[in-house]
Amino acid sequence: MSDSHAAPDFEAPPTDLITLTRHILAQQQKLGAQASGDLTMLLVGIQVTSKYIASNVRKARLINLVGLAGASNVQGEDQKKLDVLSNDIMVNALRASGKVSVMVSEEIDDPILVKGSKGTYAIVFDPLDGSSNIDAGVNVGTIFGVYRVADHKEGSVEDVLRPGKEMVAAGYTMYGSSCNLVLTTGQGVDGFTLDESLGEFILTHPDIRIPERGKIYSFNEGNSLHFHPPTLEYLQSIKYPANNKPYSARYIGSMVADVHRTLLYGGIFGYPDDKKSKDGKLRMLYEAFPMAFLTEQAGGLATTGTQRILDVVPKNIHGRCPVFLGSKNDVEDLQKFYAKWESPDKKW
Ligand code: AHM
Ligand code: MG
Repeated sequence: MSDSHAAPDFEAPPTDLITLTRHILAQQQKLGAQASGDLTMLLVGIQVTSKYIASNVRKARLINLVGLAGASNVQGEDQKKLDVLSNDIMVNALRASGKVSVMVSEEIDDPILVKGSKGTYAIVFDPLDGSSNIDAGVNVGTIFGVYRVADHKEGSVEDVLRPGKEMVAAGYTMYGSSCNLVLTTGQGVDGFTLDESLGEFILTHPDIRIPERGKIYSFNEGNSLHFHPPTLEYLQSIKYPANNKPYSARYIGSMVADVHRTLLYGGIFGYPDDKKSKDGKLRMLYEAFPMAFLTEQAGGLATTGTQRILDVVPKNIHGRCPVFLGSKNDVEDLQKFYAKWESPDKKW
């Protein structure tokens, strides 16, 4: 008997769902014998933590998880209860995976060296980015990047003080009106949406490509007073263009949400360095690098204004760098203003 039937004459739900696990396994198979399956296990671990964090974010108001935890992190920022909880969820799950020897979290001052681990990966993450939005129910997210480390000695901080171009995987999970996990393992970018009834991330955005040019800019212009001339002149050029078609402003203040929209709609997201913040605000290892990796894999560009972000070598685990990323043409336009102002002593 044949296993195929005539097409149903009713609106049938899809019968061949591509789950995140199936997708990761398929990518592993493409690599053949050289793939040990360890990265697969690690990514499956991240997917479980994402579901658990998503569930807590969604219920936060109901289960007394809004507000401050009463502590601050290494950047001197007050930690929210959900920051602390998300961090603990990730650290515990990743440690238990046995696949990592080093972890760096935005919420923890020092790198976590997993004693006795044979894990061949180092992972850097911001467990819950966009904390200032948490208590208003606005989108927040988890950002992560993964490095492969040598087979293996004990883990050390040197395993993560490496440029972003050496990452082997990166992604984010956005906790919003839907929960989306967006991932690259260096073979393009794919987006998954959590189907809560199934408890599975389903492939909904295969092979995300950023439009070559967008119509949206996403900067915190409240900081304009402090911006340097190249940033100001670039913003002026898209707000008062010769063709009378200015860009629209969209700024959520959650990097995950602002980058997610930029990947899907195009345009430019920026968090510049300025007169007050020498290196900008965003953290290199677990905010700038993963987002730059995703952006490039989707066909866009990511720069500090003067340098490709993925080429920057971090000096310490919580270091910062300016970030401009998005559509290729838009980022190139911005770079022209930086090139114009470039001078050895940066006079501005
Ligand atoms: P956080 O890690 O403390 O949440 O800060 C990072 C966030 C990013 O999500 C966002 O792009 C940026 O900070 C917003 O900063 P600002 O409020 O200065 O515009
Ligand atoms: Mg953050």
